[in-house]
Amino acid sequence: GDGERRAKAERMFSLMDGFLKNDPFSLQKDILNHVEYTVARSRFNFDDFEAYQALSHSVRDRLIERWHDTHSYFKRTKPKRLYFLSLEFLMGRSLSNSVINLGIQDQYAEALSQLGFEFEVLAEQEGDAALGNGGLARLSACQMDSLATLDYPAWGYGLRYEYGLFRQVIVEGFQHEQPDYWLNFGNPWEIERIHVTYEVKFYGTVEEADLNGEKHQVWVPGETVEAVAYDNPIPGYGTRNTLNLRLWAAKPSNRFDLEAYNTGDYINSVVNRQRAETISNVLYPDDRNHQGKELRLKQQYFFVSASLQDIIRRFKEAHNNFDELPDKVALHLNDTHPSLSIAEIMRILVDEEHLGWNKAWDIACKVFSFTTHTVVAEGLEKIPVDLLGSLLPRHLQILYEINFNFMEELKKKIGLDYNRLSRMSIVEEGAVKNIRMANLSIVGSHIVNGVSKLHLDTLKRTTFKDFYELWPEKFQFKTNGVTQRRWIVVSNPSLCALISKWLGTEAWIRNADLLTGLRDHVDNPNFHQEWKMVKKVNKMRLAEYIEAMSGVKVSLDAMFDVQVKRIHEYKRQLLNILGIIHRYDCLKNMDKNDRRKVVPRVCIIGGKAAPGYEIAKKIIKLCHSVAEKINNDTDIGDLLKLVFIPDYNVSVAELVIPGADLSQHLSTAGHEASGTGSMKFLMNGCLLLATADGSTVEIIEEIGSDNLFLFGAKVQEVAELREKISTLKVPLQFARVLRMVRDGYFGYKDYFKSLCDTVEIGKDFYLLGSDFGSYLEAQAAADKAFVEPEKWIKMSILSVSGSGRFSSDRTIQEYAERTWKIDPSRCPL
Ligand code: NBX
Repeated sequence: GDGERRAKAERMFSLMDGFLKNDPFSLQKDILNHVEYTVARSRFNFDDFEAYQALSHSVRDRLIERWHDTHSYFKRTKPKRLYFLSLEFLMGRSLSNSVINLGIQDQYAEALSQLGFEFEVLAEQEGDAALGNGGLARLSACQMDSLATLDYPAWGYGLRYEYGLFRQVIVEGFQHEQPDYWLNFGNPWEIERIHVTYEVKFYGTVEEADLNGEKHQVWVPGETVEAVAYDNPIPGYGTRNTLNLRLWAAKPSNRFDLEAYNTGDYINSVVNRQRAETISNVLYPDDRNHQGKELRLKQQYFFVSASLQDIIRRFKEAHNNFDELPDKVALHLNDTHPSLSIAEIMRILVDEEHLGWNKAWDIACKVFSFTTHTVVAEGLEKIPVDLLGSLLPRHLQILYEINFNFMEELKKKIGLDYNRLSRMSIVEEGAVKNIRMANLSIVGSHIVNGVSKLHLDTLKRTTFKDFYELWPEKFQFKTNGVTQRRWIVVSNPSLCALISKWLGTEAWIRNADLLTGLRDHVDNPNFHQEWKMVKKVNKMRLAEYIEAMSGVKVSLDAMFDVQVKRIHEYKRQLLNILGIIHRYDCLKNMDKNDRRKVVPRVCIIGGKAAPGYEIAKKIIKLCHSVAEKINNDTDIGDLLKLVFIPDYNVSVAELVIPGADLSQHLSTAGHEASGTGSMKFLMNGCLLLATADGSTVEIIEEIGSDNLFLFGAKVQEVAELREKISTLKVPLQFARVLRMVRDGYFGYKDYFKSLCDTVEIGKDFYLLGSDFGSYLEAQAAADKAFVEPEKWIKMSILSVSGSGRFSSDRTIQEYAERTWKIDPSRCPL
């Protein structure tokens, strides 16, 4: 009975000595225990890495405790849950973030220092979890942190790639890719659930069967692999709630054994089994042109199938009627990558649970919501029908049926407008037939989200115009945000302390709107002095890193000017480099007296190019060639330096962003859906030099246009400029710097030719030439502001004060209230 269970529980609890204790002495005991029994080293002799391992295991224990409590609380109270489906999560390191969110960083620091270790040094031992490409993937990570902190009953689902995003190695200025075999040194943050497994099926045929006199489609699959769950606890800040990020790994299914036995070809069948594991082996680097690769489609379905089986099993444990599904479950599609979920849930409900099609469809549409991170139609994901039909024959049937019904409904509404019908169809006709994953996601979701106001406006006018006119009420925007826990508290401890001191509270760590309180001190000279010191400390840290990575010594008096993000033509790193060449050229032509008035600059560029993206790789090489010339010019000295930071990733970002004075966000207006890097720089008191694109428009609303350096054509103007692209006037300076590259001033003349061609008059799609004049003016304005330190610091303070709206806490709260309809559910202490 109940009493018996309670007595047993109490005995267990006392046997375990209650909850884990967090005083420094208990932490030391736990760390040493892990040194001896988990790491299996002597507690009298262990190095920094082993100390890091033991330390993380002691943190892991504390996470697991809270994880258990949170999940039994959710199980008991049965709130509506959100399942966040994403093929990418860029978590970075976990140690500092976890310890801070658990609220025991001081205790750990003390415990370690008594053992002769320094927390920060051990934290450096951890490698990044880089299971994603860029903005989209880091956004998922920030949003998980906010979901946990705001007590929402949510789960994340993803893939446990064995190889994360490639490591970028620079050899003679060229990018080379190396595999990121990140699990090599173990991963203390995951919990392997050997018993949480599901079978995932592929290939085969569809047959018709008779069930109680009714015809049914039955999928007879040809291949089975197993999905194993790996759970990654996500602690919230200032709450006991600890969510789960469940990542799936592929392993061979035991079903194959029988086949091996039957065919007698034992060795080959073992080799074949092993192939199953390749499904979750490697993350696809984003090149934004979808090539219809079978392995990629397999990954997507593997992920979708395992996640939905898990979700439906959990739902059925607590509920017995699928009508309740939309009240208990919200499924969120992070871009179109998991959008096969829509076909899969129909297959489960219709083929396996035997619901009628219409009822199943009604449930599906209520359950799904969708966020797109793309602007232009060419960036949207398509899957060749042939490929899909062979890998997932039943799903192709279902997709055709969904599309047929949609087309019928559409005809009733808009008549026989065949052009529009064919544009909106889920199936793209043509030489190669494709499934349009975005159309599927829009049709199957009740809400479609853009990632900034401007992004949604653009989608409504262009890419999704037809759908917007059909279902205006479906379309919303949720401006992206980033978590101040990682992007201030973890990465910029000095700024964190300063903010808390002047606000008189740490409450801003859970409520970023409070940062506006800093405005009260914006003219206080003492505050300015401390603010300046914080930036100095962070610049020193960054300067040391630069010297270690590239051998270049940089002056702390120079303006640290940073552009770090994936390399893309639309992000216009080339504009930055051409601007730097222009600056160099001006310096060379200046007399000694004038040079004294020049603001010294350290230009820092970092980012990875997709392995197959030739133009992006040439931009990286150009950056190195220009850097070589400038940095070795003794005539220039500290007035101008250019450094490329290799292998830009989350932990490099944590070092670079706090040390930046100026950061550049140069996308041609209308091309960056949102941009999230800018928000991290803003939170760290770094001024922005940017186009009016994506979320920058909203940043301006918060901090005012005189607190950043804005330049370039506006969205409305971009279309017009492109109309007259062959006659566009470009400034003389632009032609001049481009000529320098063409003429081989930086070497590699032939290699850079095709790069120069992309911005030649008439072909300059991203409008570097026509924005160049305005870009140089904005740069000049930045220089002018930098020599008035009081003004600069004030702008910096106002940037941080206005950054509250760009906390992912705000984004997540909007999603929860307007899209997912979920409520906070706080696990009691
Ligand atoms: O998503 C990015 C957008 O470009 C940013 O403007 C936006 O701020 C960010 C978060 O909403 N998109 C992005 O990062 N996409 C990918 O990384 C990507 C990955 C795989 C793929 C296509 C795109 N197949």
